[in-house]
Amino acid sequence: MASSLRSAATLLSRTAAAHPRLAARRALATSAARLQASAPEVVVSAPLAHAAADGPKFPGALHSKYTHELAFIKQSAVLPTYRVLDQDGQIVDAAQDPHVDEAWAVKVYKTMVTLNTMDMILYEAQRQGRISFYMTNYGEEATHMGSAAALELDDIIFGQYREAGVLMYRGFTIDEFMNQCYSNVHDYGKGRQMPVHYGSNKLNFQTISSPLGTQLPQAVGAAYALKRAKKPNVAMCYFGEGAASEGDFHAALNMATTTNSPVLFFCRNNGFAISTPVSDQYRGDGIAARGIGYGMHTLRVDGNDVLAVYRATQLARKHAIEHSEPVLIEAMTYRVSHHSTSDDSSAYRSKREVEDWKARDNPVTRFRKYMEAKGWWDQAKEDKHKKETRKTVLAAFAKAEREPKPPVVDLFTDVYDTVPPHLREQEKELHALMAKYPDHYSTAAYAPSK
Ligand SMILES: Cc1ncc(C[n+]2csc(CCOP(=O)(O)OP(=O)(O)O)c2C)c(N)n1
Ligand SMILES: [Mg+2]
Repeated sequence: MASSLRSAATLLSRTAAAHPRLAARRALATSAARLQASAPEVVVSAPLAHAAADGPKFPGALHSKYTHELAFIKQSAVLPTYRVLDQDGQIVDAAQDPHVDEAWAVKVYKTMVTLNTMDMILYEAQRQGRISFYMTNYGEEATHMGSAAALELDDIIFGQYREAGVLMYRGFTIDEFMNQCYSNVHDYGKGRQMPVHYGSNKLNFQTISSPLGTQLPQAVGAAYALKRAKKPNVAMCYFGEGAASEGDFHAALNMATTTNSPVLFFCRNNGFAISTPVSDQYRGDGIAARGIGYGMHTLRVDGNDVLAVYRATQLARKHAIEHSEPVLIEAMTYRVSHHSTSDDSSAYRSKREVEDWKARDNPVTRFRKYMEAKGWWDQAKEDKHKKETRKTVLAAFAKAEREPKPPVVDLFTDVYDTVPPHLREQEKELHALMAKYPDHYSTAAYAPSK
């Protein structure tokens, strides 16, 4: 009996030695026993070494200290909003001046104006029934340009849908925007998506998908892959404050911190999720407080100040890469536009409120004032750029409208490597239906199937 027990013990210790997890568990038990014997001046295991000296040392909250006060804590200090420019386009604190040069500023400003022009024309195109849907970006131009300017082309972008300016800044052409919105034969998505669901392999911009929040865990996965490949890049993940109510948001933030993934979570807090104002969306201190809750480096920035957004994103990117950690940026702004062409915001907010915002704090005007003070911009340049941009957008618009739609057969391809029998069957049925009712299913506007 004794010898069989001995041999079992030998076997166990051999197994433990061979099995690192068992060995680690044994080591932990030994150090716990040591801790009990000689507390409080014990040599503690690695994570405990960082624990609060006078704290209870529970592994679930290592830094907590004892208190004899029984009290709830609802909120710590409200996070401040970082800004560089005031409403008149003046640098508030010279130490915060990013010292951008004229070429940088002109590119940023011109892209803002081009975005406004494209929005105006495509919004009208939808009203005239020429495209099926559209979403404008008015009021959020600085969040797009400031963040895009701080990124590199090898950074992977995951957008929500209201970030057309980011794509434009990276070099997506007006033709490419138009082809997508017109779902024509040149659209990279082959006409299978609603307008504004852009994507670009070349520009490292993942294709937009409608279900809110899905891009957040995907971005963490991409960032984790970047880290494993030892690439000095980040995954940049844009989302609205409304999307932060999705479960995917929470899963993504926790996954990002625990895997130390270099992802930037960039929240555009524009005050609304369609008709739901932020006052009905949450009770905490915006979205930023949630980053802190997940133990993440977090900052809040004035999203209408392009220089502040630029500096904040630069800092976040640097931190994420150097420390291999996620960062959350909450950019505060205001959605001047209706949510989309399917929305009339006057049903849930006053027109006056919108007009007040436009007059009081327009990100484009604010940056223009800064540029004018530098002598980099004036009315003549403004008129010339607006005229040229309008011409370019209208020409691209007319061209895209004339192009054929993608071939009907494209409806059935690209999901599977080889089209499976049930889809072949559906394709046959569709062709039969189209042949039977040619007046209802005209393919005149479609490119022929190859
Ligand atoms: C999972 C899911 N639920 C609901 C919707 C419908 N929906 C589309 S946009 C939107 C509001 C999102 O608001 P926010 O994230 O703040 O972005 P914003 O439109 O303000 O830029 C909603 C509810 C959706 N697309 N997906
Ligand atoms: Mg919103």
